Amino acid sequence: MTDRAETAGTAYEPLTTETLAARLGSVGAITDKLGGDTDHWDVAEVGDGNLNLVFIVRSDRGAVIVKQALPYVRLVGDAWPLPLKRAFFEYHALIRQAARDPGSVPEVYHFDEEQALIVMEFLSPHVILRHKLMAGERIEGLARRMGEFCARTLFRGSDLGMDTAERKADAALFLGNVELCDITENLVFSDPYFDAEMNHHTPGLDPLVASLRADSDLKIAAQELKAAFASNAETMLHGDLHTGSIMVTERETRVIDPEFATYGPMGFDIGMLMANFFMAYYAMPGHIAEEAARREYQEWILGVIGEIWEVFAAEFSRLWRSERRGILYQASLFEDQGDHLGAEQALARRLAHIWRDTLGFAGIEIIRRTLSLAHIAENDRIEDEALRASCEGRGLVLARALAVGRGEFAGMDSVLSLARAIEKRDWA
Ligand code: SR1
Ligand code: MG
Repeated sequence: MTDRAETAGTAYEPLTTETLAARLGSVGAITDKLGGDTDHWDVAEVGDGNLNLVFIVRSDRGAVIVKQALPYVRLVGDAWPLPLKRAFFEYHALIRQAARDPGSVPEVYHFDEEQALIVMEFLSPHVILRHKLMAGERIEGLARRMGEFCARTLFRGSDLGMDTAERKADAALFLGNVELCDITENLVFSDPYFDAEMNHHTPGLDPLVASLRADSDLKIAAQELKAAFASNAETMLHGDLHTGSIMVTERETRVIDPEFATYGPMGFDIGMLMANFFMAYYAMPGHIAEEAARREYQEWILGVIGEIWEVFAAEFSRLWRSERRGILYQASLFEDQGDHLGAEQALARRLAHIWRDTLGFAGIEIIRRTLSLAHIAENDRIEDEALRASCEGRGLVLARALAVGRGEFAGMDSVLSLARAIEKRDWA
């Protein structure tokens, strides 16, 4: 990997399929992968996310991904300017995630801060997880890898794993990701609860939306969770860990797109991830028509949710016992005094805290993906509006219960039982 800036020194300019080869043809980190015969590079723009340009560049020697930030939100257009420096945060997050959970993210080959571009490994034949979920396909090892990824990145980026100087430097760096935090603070935690300009929802949900907006307990829960997101700089988060930020094959799972990385509470990433599986679970009537097959696949999704938490807790516990060398819960206070029970009690309390936050953030994420600006393909692709409303309505009912009741769920079994019970009724 290199962050040599061979392309730097020229003012920022968005790449196009026509200009990319000429502009990047002298970058050693790219020609190492593709060769220098730029006349034979094949360039395609494939970005389908909300923010950036994404190119696949192929030659007969190989392929790379070139991701470049645009100075505005792609989903909305240049009426919503957005700083280019999000590429800087994505680059710094990617190299930390690669160190903390090797093999979990694409390898970075080149970073150019001025051009806001990252050249990275082309994952192939990986596809975005959402598409696999909509096709009803199972991914071997998905839950295990995501549970490990969350535990390793969240533990190792925190005061549990880092010394004070390194931890404070990283917190200061990532807390500079102001504009993307601002997006999350508004879109996720506030916009769904009033008539915000960019909100939209399926018309059949009107009565449910009105009741959620009048629900003081829910609005208070959303603001308490927003306070945790904004103020509890506990660890380096991916910051946008949904099923569109995961690429998979039948057997391999990789995490992409950490441009929303910031320091925040551990439960945020896990909660957002679980929420996206719950939404996929409820969206299945729009994707798998045959009932027995649908039920089986829905149970597989619930199994994934359960296993993510189980693996997360086990891996977090392993790291607690073997790598707790940061500034918190020092061994000198516990194990070194023979107080192993105290260390285990402290671990149980940390996990209980993360569990409660996780459920709360899961609820909040479901609500925002249904009522705010950026929805999910699993629901958007259901053309029958009444069916879409009933899928989304079930998600909203679960979401409210998780957010408001986040302190009352004893374990995953009770969460999954509630999800199943809600699935049996039409709430729209
Ligand atoms: C304006 S950006 C909307 C959403 O897209 C990203 O993927 C994040 O989830 C953000 O909230
Ligand atoms: Mg993204």
